[in-house]
Amino acid sequence: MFIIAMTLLFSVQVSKDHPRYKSLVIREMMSERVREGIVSQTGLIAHGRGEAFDYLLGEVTTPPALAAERAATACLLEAGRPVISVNGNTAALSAKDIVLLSKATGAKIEVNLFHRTEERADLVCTFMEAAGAQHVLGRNPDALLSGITSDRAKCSKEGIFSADVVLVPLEDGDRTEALVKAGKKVIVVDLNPLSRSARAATITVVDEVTRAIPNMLAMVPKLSHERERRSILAGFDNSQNRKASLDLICARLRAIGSEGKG
Ligand code: PTJ
Repeated sequence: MFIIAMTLLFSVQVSKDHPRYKSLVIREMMSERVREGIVSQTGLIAHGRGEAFDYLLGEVTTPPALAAERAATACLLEAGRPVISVNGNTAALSAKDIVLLSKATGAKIEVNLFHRTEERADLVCTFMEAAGAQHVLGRNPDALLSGITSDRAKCSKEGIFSADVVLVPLEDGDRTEALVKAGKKVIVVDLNPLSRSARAATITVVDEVTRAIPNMLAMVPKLSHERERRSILAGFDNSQNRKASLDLICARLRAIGSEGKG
């Protein structure tokens, strides 16, 4: 029975003792979300790029990532009108954790898609609601963010348009730049420390989204004092932190490159 269920769920069997079991299961899940229309086809390519960078980072939350997550959590808690922006990949990978983080920080959830159709926007909103989200924005955008030509400009007046802090997990850079230009603080979760989003963001979390969001959630109760939050934010240097992630990747590449030499 179990085997039949797994065969229906996944197009291939994934053996638990496979060294890349977790990655294979997530790939199968992402393919399934593509079939359902939650993830776009190019979302799979974005996921593969993320996997490559995660490999270079050792598939762990690094110390700089943890420091960025702390600053990001403090920033969300300090915000007056925080919003978490959700695309297809983020919904597929982290819907439940995003809902928990939204509840813990008072951030609204807004679905914002690059490959936007009304049907897909509704599908992703419904997916977030099934994960426990209430009052998901994004079905009826009534404002435009200037500086971007794609459908990602479409947003809600009561959400992204009027937000002071926007958390943007894994997407390309033009919207991050536009959001920063619009005067918002932008927290980006992106495994590629060289991406345009990573470089344009106010706070760049170089970590895998399924690790980053639970880490941030666990930090919320520890950041209940305003003074503590403000001192974390005052002491956080984003370009130095991003450079620390890059240095880690370079050091790991050198270490891997010298394995087996001599
Ligand atoms: O759902 P839609 O229509 O809005 O489309 C969303 C995608 C993801 C297709 C779109 O935003 C896109 O094309 O993104 P990019 O330009 O490929 O950028 C995605 C970035 O996220 C890359 O720098 C990846 O390294 C990074 N990334 C991918 N998967 C993860 C990730 N970062 C953190 N965690 C991940 N799981």
